Amino acid sequence: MDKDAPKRAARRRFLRAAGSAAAALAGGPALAGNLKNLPPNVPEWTRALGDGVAVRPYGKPSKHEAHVVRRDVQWLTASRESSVSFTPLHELDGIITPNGLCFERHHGGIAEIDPEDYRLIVHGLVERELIFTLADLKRFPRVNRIHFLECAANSGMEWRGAQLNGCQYTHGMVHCVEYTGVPLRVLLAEAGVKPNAKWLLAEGADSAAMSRSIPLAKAMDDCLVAYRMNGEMLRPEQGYPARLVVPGWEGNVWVKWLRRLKLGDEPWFAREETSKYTDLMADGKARQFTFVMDAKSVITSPSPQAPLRQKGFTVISGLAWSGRGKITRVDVSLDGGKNWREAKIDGLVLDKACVRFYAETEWTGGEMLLQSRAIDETGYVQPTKSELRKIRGVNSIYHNNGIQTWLVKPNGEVENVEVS
Ligand SMILES: Nc1nc2c(c(=O)[nH]1)N[C@H]1C(S)=C(S)[C@@H](COP(=O)(O)O)O[C@H]1N2
Ligand SMILES: [Mo]
Repeated sequence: MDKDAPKRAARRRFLRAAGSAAAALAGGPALAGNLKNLPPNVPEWTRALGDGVAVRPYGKPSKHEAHVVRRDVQWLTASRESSVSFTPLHELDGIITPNGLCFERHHGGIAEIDPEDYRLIVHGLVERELIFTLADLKRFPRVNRIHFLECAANSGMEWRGAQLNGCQYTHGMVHCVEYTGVPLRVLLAEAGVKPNAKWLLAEGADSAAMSRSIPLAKAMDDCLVAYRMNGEMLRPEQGYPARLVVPGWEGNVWVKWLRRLKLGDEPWFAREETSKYTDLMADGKARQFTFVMDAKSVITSPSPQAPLRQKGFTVISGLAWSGRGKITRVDVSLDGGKNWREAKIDGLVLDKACVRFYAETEWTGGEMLLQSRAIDETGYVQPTKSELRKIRGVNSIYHNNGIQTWLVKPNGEVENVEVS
């Protein structure tokens, strides 16, 4: 075969495909790339032996996926120890966040805990004060639960208008993983909760000693003390070796590096439930203990970091979640909320977990104003940003679950905008 053969072959294939539905999908990519590696040639990677097993004792993604990483916004916080990195939602699919890509939020850096020295104390209004080792925790009956965790500050920068150009930054303070751990009620039963106990204080072992008060009813309902995520032990940044899982509630109460559970008859009014994690309303009053994360959704692709590259058949994809239960429906609009169509949810639909939705369209190269809205099993419908502002004003930081709009331009670029 002469050296131009592959090029000509590729061109012939492209011409044959042109006009058919496959043209837009196959035409572009078939012509791109290093021609000597394209069929019908035998590519480089077939001509030599590959690496053997265990060359990578702990596997990593392909080097070609090196751009799929957490990112931070430099100006957002003054120091890295009290800061946040964002999940690259635009690069992911399905509902499970890979452990290494889960956003991180900490207030005093990552505590490095030797599991041999790890202890969890349960005290206060209990029959018996108890101290558990990690080995003790692992001996209790355990459960597996898939839940989303969303920081109350997710989308917090967007209250006054469209700000950050990318769903990683506007919505990336959310992740969804499978936790393995002990139901909190099992540990509390071991200690014996006194009848007058109404609240639980959870405290972390990090330098911030993050502390939050949690109503006992929630603690007895569906909370876990988790030590695994997606099968393996928690990552240090996610609270190794144990953290609290508080399904559907704001991320701040999911105390990492959990060291202390104290039972009491009233809340403790810790820093993170007084000066922070309260919602300043338009009239200057602040709401407190707004634990539940209301239904929310976002189109992850296309989005500003994932522009449209080709006209024709296009899959619009996104995530939806609700702290009040299961997502029952997701609608997608291509025209800024004038018309809605029901999206397809594919994969697991679980209580207080992310769902993955898809909406398919023929993109002709016209402008689109993409929106998604989530509806949960309580009948709650994700509000528009203006509906939300009518109640909340613009002084808030936390709990912004308003509908996101992406403007898709004729050249396929996508921008964070607002429609009135
Ligand atoms: N001990 C401790 N727990 C903590 C925090 C912290 O700073 N210290 N940050 C909280 C906040 S604000 C959030 S949003 C979640 C983030 O969890 P992640 O880092 O696993 O994403 O952890 C919570 N638990
Ligand atoms: Mo948070």
